[in-house]
Amino acid sequence: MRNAGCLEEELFSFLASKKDEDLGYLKVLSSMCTHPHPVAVRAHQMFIESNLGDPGLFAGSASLERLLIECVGSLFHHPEAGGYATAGGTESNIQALRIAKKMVSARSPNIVIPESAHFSFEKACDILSLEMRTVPCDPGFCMDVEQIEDYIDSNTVFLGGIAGSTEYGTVDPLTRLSEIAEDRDIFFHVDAAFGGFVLPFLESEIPFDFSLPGVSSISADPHKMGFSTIPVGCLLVRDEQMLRCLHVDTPYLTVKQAYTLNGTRSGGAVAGALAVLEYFGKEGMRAIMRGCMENTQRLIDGMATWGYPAPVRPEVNVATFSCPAVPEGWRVSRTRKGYMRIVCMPHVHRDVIEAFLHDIGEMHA
Ligand code: 0PR
Repeated sequence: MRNAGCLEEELFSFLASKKDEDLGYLKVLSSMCTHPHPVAVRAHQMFIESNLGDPGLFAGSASLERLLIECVGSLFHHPEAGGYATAGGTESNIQALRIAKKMVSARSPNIVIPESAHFSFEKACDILSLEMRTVPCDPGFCMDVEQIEDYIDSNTVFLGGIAGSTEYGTVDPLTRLSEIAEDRDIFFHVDAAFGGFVLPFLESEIPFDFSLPGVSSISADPHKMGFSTIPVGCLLVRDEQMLRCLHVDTPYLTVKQAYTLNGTRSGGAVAGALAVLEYFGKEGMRAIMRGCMENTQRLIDGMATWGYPAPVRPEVNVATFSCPAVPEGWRVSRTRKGYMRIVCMPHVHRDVIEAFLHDIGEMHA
């Protein structure tokens, strides 16, 4: 740290030079985040100093958090769902696992998730000393339920399914998993970190939420397809009581107990997340998702024309291709199996898709 401070202008010119080094989503086809909507930015700025870690000091922000959970709960067919705003999918998954672990006493607890699950589960299992059992996927990159009985036993405390997988945009056979969870009385979590703000707005109705009776909890991230500022995720639980098993005493706060994992939490990001949902309404969100899905389809068709087929038809706006090379200047990512992976986020407009397809075509020239 410098001894004497510096001029504000000097400082901001330094920051601007660093900002220029960021890619800023231009030609970025690999991210699950996007430009926050101006409405989210405005709402975030309004609540910039708000700390939900001490909610009694920020009663208005705390009520916005409750409204956010109520809004997402009703979107997920359960307006009475409990929940809170996390820092994103990783925290939501960790917390769901903590609840599941505390709800049953197992000598050596294990969890059963698809091999396609996000790496946050690996972190969570390490922290919580849980044995992670991954069920192989079928050729459609979804959990192969036929094999699940080989993985579940009396020490299984958690079953996880994905609604919008990180790598392939697929949805696990959640109706079947919900039945299995009910039959075996196992906590069932749906990781809809990405798909949670896509699937409810699509024409094809894919059940993924509390409409499935076996679903215990769901994670869904406004900072992915909800246009909010970073960081904000939502963890929803079927019964608010489930969160209480995470309570710790917080004697010197304005609330005497807390179940969140993080202490200090951004009220700004929560205000932003709710503001976007209110601003667009279901109709606005449907229109946006329709556009993202049309762009995804256009990309899949265009890539097929150039001889790069998609290994699977995604349910959400994540497309993958057998395509080893990448045209210069574009950021794509690779799945663990080596497929090119492109997330058709809202910043990936139709002209971006056309420009990418053009550059793919040029590689043949
Ligand atoms: N669950 C699923 C299904 C996810 O896709 C992700 C993140 C998580 C949980 C964890 O969420 P948080 O990152 O909010 O904790 N999926 C992307 C990934 O890690 C996130 C991402 C976002 C990656 C932007 C890159 C990027 O530029 O692959």
